[in-house]
Amino acid sequence: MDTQVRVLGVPMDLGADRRGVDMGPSAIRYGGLADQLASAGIDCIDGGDIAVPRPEESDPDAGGLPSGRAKFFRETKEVCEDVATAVDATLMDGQFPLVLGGDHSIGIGTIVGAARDDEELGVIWFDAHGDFNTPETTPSGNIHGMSLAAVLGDGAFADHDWAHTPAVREENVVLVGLRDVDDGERRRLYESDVTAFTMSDIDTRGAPEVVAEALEIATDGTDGIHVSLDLDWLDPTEAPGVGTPVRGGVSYREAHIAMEYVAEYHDQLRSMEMVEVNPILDEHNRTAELACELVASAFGKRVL
Ligand code: B3U
Ligand code: MN
Ligand code: MN
Repeated sequence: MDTQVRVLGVPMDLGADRRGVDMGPSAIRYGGLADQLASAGIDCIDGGDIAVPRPEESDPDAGGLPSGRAKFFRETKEVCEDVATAVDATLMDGQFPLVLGGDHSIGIGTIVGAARDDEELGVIWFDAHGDFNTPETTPSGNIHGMSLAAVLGDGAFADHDWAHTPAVREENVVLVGLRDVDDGERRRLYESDVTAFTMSDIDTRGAPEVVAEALEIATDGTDGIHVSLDLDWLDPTEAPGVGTPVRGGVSYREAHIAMEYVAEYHDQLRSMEMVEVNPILDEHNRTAELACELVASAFGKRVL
């Protein structure tokens, strides 16, 4: 890829219960992101961090939604609007936006920004979770468990133009690696045209085949794709430093081959984000370092 990468940090933890993912952008930079990108032959510049209010500054239930619960809705909306503006500006400058979280609620901002010019955008969401709750179905009120539903304009989010991205069609959205899905999410996933590959699919078909199909679905008729990688997609033995670890995730090797397949689609890749790294729960920053390695694989780093 010839394009220069612009790194955008979003130290966001308003969308999750466990505090610490706000330090994710710093840990990923410290984990060697620029060097890993350089080893893939990619030039990068750092666009700094987007300002995020501290949870202590505000009331999580100050409101703003017609129904259901979404903690820090107003603040999350403001941050995501800033993320969208920064991602859009990066693309306008001919650079590639690489967004570092932060919790997964920032995916709303990244996708809104990447889809802002109304070109069709496919999305691959690598995650243990569906992030497909709405303010009506959420068990936690945490927006990081609702971000994919939000960009599809579901539930109470439908009334909020900021989240809904008509340029993203359910038919081009793929979840990969699911193993922790709430009842409400399961129902809604069945009703939607989103494709969901569980860990059982990866067990039976293998990561390469599943990811190849995910890429075909996301690129089918679209102008580009966004890759959103929640580090809890990996097994906690490989990625212990995440907000909500779930046993039975993909291995180190499976994660790398998946990103190498993503690299094959570099002409279509428009934006990428790495989220949910929690340095407080990490072991010697190895989850952040792994995030950097996976970015390098996604950008075409090869052994030979
Ligand atoms: N599905 C649960 C838990 C969760 C979602 N995403 C993460 N955790 N990281 C929820 O709160 O919506
Ligand atoms: Mn997630
Ligand atoms: Mn997750």
